[in-house]
Amino acid sequence: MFDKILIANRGEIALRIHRACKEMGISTVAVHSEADAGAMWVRLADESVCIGPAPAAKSYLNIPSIIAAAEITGAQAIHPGYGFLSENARFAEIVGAHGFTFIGPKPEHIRMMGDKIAAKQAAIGAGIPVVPGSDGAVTTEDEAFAASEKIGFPVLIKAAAGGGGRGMRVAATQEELAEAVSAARSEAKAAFGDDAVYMERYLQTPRHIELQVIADSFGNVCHLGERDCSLQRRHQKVLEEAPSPALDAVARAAIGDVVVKAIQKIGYLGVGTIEFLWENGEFFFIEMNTRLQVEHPVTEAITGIDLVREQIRIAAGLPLSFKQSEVVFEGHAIECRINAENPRTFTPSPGLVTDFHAPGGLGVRLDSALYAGYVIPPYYDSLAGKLIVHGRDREECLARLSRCLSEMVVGGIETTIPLFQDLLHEPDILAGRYDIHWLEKWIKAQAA
Ligand code: MV4
Repeated sequence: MFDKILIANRGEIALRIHRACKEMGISTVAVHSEADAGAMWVRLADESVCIGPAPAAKSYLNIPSIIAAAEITGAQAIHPGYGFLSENARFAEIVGAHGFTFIGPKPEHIRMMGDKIAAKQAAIGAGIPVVPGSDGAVTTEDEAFAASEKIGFPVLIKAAAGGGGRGMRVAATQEELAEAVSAARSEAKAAFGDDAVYMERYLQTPRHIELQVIADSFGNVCHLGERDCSLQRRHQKVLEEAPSPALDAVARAAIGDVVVKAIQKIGYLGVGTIEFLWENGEFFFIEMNTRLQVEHPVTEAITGIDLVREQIRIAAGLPLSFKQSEVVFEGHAIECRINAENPRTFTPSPGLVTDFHAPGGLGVRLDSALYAGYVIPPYYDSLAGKLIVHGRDREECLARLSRCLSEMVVGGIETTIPLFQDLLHEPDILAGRYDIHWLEKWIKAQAA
């Protein structure tokens, strides 16, 4: 096992990784930008290194600085967290080439899943059901037309280098197709420097359901159930829950079986998330994420498995500490992303946190690096904390969530806490009746 790990991230996830390390007897190296010198995860870490100025491009994305920090401190492994360098295959290779262990999947799998066309082809090859679509990239008008004949309208044009919703275009009819393809291509070129696009049948009212998988270097693969992440705004998840209100045990076991076999087949290593759209009782693969996700605590809550601890064990060449037959899904969990934003306009609200009080009690977890006196810098995303509540069933979980939201105090800045309080009065939310468009429609209706 490693005795020192460098955490190449910031905020709540840096703290989350630090906590797993300490419980495993591993010392930690925090890296931070000039804007984050006084942050909680830096103070708690055994050592810290300033890796550059506030803008992420000069610090949290600065590969030479991060490698130098690992060399100077004698860390043996680097945990990338989520975002920043976590899905950068080149970074994973550089970490390895310098004699450090990258705590994450193999570079080849990061690269494969980063190319959405290659990812989809790998999924097909491994037996995962996908959205019906073009056979790979679409370049010409004729190819787009031929694909649409097979797919039917509406179609969605997606960037191969995209993901997370950037560079997508819907064509409702044949007449709109050529223009939509060329617009998607130029958008993709501008955003990613790559104009490759592909086509899919546009699913109009799906849910976003993702499966957590985990694989060690001995060929053991487990699935840890799903998370329903349908409540999103502008491709940013707002609330996630497990199990999905839409799935039953039979559907869960069936898709679990399929993904475990697929992950075995591609020889994947580490934690991963397979994203599906779920419509009319069917799963359709869209993408795979090769990182620890923001919403991983929802899975931890219902399984009792520490995913970061497992990641570190896998990277150190140890086996998973459980078998599929020992994975038991217990109760219901919901995560609310508490953002430093106006709860109605979603305008970022960085600045001094004057008061901070964390909710507590049975089944309550708050992952946050905030404290009273902390100044949220304006340079990074607005996630200020994640409130994760667990109950014996969904009803208990919702009641506990409501109680926690009224207990929680974050003074001095605006947060999305009132948004969640409002959502908990909505019959559709209470009934688990929502798709990927529900939240945006609700926000629009509230504003009117
Ligand atoms: C889709 C889709 C409908 N049909 N693909 C958006 C983000 C990217 N990961 C995939 N996305 C979508 N792909 C087909 N064939 C609708 C979306 C989509 C979406 C998906 C998940 C959660 C929220 C969403 C909001 C808008 C569109």
